[in-house]
Amino acid sequence: RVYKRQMRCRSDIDRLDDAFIAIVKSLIPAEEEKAKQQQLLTLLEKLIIKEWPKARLYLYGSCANSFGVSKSDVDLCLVMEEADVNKAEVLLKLADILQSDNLQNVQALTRARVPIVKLMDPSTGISCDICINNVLAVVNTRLLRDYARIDVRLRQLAFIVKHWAKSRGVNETYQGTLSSYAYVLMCIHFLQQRRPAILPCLQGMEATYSVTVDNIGCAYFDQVEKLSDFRSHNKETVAQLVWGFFNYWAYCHDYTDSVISVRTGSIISKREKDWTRRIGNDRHLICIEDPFEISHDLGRVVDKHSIRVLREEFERAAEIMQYDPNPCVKLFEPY
Ligand code: 3AT
Ligand code: MG
Repeated sequence: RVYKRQMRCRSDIDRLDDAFIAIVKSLIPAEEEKAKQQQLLTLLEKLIIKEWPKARLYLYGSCANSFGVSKSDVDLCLVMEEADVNKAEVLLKLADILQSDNLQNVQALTRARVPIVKLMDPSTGISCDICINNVLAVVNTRLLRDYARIDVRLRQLAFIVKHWAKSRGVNETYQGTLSSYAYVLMCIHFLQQRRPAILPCLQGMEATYSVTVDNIGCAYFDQVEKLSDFRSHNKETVAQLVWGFFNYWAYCHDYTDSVISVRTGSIISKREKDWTRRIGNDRHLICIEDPFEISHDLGRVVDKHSIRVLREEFERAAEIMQYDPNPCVKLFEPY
């Protein structure tokens, strides 16, 4: 294996940049779509407040973290006053309310790992999942959004990586590959360890935002508009970063010993986390520490078979970025 290789020739990679930026632009949702999501949120809030006057509804996931492509489902979190409500009961009641208001395909999935109600709004065509009291997801959404505000290249890189993962069939947690959330954390980590760094470590800085959720302290520096200095040092283009990202996961990451940690802005060892062996179904074959729930490895869904698939896909992408005459087509070819 070639561990340190040269990027393909400079003029070649610069030419690619416009093509990547065009792909990103084509994926960004139109303002009109954002307005429709807002309209649905307002409708649902109205219905919910009638039944639970003190409850609040939050957008989370890709519609709120700025990494959402157009036509994404809307993720909503209903936050009830008491922390330990009977979620199944609330979801069934909620499903009832939504059904009688003509929302379609309403379904309460009370036994899922994250219990939700699913629905479709016939007037906008938008599908939506509502979960209960999943406040950590609302807070990690906010962290991702704040990272995206620091440097546009994070959003651009993450759009390309998510688009690649969906095209190649490696964005399916139920098949042992990674969630979109995990891919965005991989992008943030990659930009944190770039030299010069493209992103700082917000949790390593003086906290200006701090909440406690489920006994977990979530604190970080959120006044990112004050970080404008950060932008100037690294001038790499999106195409160079896409090349670097796949090269990193194909040939540079140490899968045996390393955990990527956005929380510390660096790599930590599996030993330190006690993630060196299989416990139950958690195999820790690729380790991605959740920034707040630090005992949580987002790579735990990956098994012996899917780690092979993933690594082969990283290598395929790295090879394409290195040698292919038309990487922007080849990279996203359906599997
Ligand atoms: P898509 O555009 O829908 O693919 P997304 O950003 O909505 O991407 P996911 O569907 O993977 O991402 O997850 C929705 C949100 O739920 C994102 C994150 O705030 C939260 N989340 C997802 N998986 C986890 C996890 N394993 N631990 C904690 N939070 C998670
Ligand atoms: Mg989503």
